[in-house]
Amino acid sequence: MILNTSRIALAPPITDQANETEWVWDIYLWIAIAVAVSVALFVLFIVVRFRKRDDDLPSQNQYNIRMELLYTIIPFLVIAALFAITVVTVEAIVKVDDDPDLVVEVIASQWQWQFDYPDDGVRVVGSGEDIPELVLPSSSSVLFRLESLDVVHSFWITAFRFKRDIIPGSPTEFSVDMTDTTGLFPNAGVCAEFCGLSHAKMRFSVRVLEPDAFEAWAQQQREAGGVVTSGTPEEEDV
Ligand SMILES: [Cu+2]
Repeated sequence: MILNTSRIALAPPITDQANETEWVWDIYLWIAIAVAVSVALFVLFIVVRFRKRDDDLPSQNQYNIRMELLYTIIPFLVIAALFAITVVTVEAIVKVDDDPDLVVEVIASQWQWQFDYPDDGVRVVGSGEDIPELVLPSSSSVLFRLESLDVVHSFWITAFRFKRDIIPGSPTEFSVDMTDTTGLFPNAGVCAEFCGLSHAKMRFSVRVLEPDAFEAWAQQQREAGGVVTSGTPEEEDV
């Protein structure tokens, strides 16, 4: 990543897919910089080289085939390359893993998130004061199944560099491969689709644990009744 994303309040990428997205972002940024610099230098060169020196008219050429071919073919090649990179990466990112290590069912409603872990018998839901905490194992593949109970919401985890709209009546799913990064990412999850008055409160934190610690957490929650309502206090700023 060229820009230090932590400086613009973005959680670091925590999935392979997020790293791929950042890779594409970097390529676009570098090509944009290269185009901007070469256009600026070229304009500067023209301005200096062909500045008015006397009262004679400059040579009057109607066209320059070689030049015109060049400034048609080069942008076409750049755009074709960007298009190919984008298509290949998007295909890889939206590919659903049929045999994930963990399934998380996400239920969005006005104005709360609920995360069900069907294989572990655990449910996480936010309370009035605390936003929910989505707990995930590092170095694992996770399949998210998303559903909305009322209006259109959008599930966005900044550390995934990915968001997915959740349209009522149209359940959707996506997969991620978690990297080995662990830690608590406060407010890393938000609803990215205006969904009513308290839309801004539809946030959640993401906590990534080592796989063993995740298993221990899931077992502990299951033994305690299986419903987790406490999470990250809204004010907590880590
Ligand atoms: Cu929402």
